[in-house]
Amino acid sequence: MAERTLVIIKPDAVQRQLVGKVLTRFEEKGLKVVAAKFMQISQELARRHYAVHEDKPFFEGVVNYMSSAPVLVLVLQAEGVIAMSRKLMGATFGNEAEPGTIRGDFGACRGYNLVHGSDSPENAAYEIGLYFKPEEIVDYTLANEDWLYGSND
Ligand code: IDP
Ligand code: MG
Repeated sequence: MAERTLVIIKPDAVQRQLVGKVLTRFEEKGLKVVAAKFMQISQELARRHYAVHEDKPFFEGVVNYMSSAPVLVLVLQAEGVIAMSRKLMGATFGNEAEPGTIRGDFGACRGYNLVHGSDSPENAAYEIGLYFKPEEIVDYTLANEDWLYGSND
């Protein structure tokens, strides 16, 4: 099975009605959506998600941010999806991210940054397990998969 990652379209993107535009970036790249859930994350779940940052000064801030309003949680699947989706997202803060990236094009501050993406296979497996049961992830073939993921050698 191809690699999977957890992507969250964060509260600011939902409130700014940018869900479609953000999701389009991933879709146009050719990354396959295999699970989706629109939900409001509890403080407890946000704490578990960001547990690796427990000791950082921004921990309480990111927990409050992520639980403040609804989000769209996605699982994307493709070979190399973790690195590709991180590149599409851009650097952590919109005020530093390159134009052409999601954060660089839609963000201008350090508080809110529109989107989350797992940063390693281990973290992806942990994060996917926080939001989805195995049976909520749908493995299927896109009609144009040969053209999307083809090779000519
Ligand atoms: P990443 O999302 O680019 O992987 P991380 O360093 O893993 O960035 O931080 C997780 C999240 O915590 C960020 O996406 C951001 O929402 C928040 N965050 C990180 N550093 C800061 C900070 O210095 N101030 C405010 N929020 C921060
Ligand atoms: Mg991170």
